[in-house]
Amino acid sequence: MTPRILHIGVGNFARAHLADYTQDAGGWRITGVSLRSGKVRDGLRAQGYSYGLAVQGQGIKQIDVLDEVLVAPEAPGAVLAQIADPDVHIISVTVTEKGYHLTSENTLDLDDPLIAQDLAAVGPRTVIGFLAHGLAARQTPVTVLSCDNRANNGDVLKAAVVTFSAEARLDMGQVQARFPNCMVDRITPATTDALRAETGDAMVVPTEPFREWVIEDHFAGPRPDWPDVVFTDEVAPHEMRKLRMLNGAHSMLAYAGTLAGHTYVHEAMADPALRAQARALMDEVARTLSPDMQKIAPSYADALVARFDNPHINHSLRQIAMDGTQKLPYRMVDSLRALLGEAPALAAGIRAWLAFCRAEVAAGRPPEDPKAEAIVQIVDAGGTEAQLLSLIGAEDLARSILE
Ligand code: CS2
Repeated sequence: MTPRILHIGVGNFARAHLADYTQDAGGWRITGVSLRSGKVRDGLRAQGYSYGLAVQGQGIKQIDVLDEVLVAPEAPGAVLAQIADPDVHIISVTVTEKGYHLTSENTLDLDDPLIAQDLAAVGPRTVIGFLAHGLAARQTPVTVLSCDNRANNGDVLKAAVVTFSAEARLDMGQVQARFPNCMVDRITPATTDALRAETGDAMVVPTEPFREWVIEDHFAGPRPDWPDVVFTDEVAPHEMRKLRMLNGAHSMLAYAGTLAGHTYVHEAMADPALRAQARALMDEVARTLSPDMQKIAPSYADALVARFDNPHINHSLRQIAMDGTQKLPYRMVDSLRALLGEAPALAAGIRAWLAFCRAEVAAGRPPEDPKAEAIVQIVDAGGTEAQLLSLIGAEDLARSILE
C-alpha cells in the first residue's frame, strides 16, 4: 500500500507547503480533511484534486498529491476511520491558531463552547475531539504533526489531546503517538479572482518562492523523504526566530499598517516609518533568541525585509490582522516578557493592536477574532487598555506597553 498522510485543514497554506514538499518527496499520497465546510472539497473534486501552485516568478507548478478531501461534518465516521487507518503514518494539522481551542496559557480551553460540545456529544467537531477519539481506536504507531504557527506546536497539541481524552474518559492505553514540534514558513496569501481568471484554475494557490520547514526528528514511523527539510532535536530556537521575527513583524505591520490606510504588506513596507518599525522590532526580538540564531538574525532580518517588500505577493494586512488574541501571545507578548518589558518597537506593535481593536469597534466592524465579543464589550463599556491586554495574557505588562 502507498503510505499516506491524513491532513486536517486543506487551506491555501497547507496546499502551498506540506503538499508541495510531499509531492517533491514522491512515494506518498495525501488524504485531506476539512473540519467545517465542503467548499474546498467541492472545488478540488471538480478538478480531480489537482491544482496549480502559482509560485511567484516561477510559473505554475501542478500539485497532484491529494487523493480526496473528506468533509468532517458530512462524514465524521470516515474521518475517525482514517485517523485509525494503519496506512496513514502521519496525521498533519493546519487549522490556524484558533483551531486548537487553547487558553492564553496554551492549555485546552474546557470552557470553549466547541470543546464543551465535543466532550458532551458523540460526534466530534474539533480537531482535538477527532484526534482523541480517532487515536483511541488506533492500533499502530502514528505521528501527529502540527504545522500551525504556535510556539511548541506539537507539545501543546499533544497536551490538548491528552486533556481531552482524560475528560472524555477515553482509554488511550494502547496509543503509540508522537507529536514532533515543527516550524513552517511560506508566505501564502488568499487567492484572488484575478489569479483564478488568469490561470483558469478555480483552486490555484499563490505563494512566494521561499519555503522553510524545520521538524523535530521524533517520528513514530516512516516519513516522506521531504527535500530541504531540516530535521533536528531542537526546533524551539528556529521556531522562536520565525514566530517572533517574521510573524511578530507581520502582526505589527497588519495593525499599524491598516490604521495608516495601507492594504498590503508591501505597501506598509514602503511607508518609511512602518518599515523602520518593522526592522526595529526584528532587531529587538532577535535579542531573545538562542546564541546560534542571534548570529544569523541580521541576515535573516534582511531576507525578511526583502520578502515583505515583494510587490508581486499581494498579502493583505487584514488577513494577517485576523485572530489577534490568538496570535499576539506567541508573536509579541512572549518576547516582550523575555525582554523584561524593555522593547519599544514591540510595545508599539501591541499598542497598534489596541488602537486597531478600538478603531474597528468604533467603525461598527467587530474584529475578526474568536474573542471579538469580549473586545466589543470592553470597548463599548469604556474599558481600559489593561482589560484589552488581559485578552492576550499581557495585563502584567501594561506599564511597559502603555508608557
Ligand atoms: C501571517 C502568516 O496570516 C498571518 O498571520 O503572519 O500566515 C505568515 O504569512 C506565515 O506564517 C509565513 O510563513
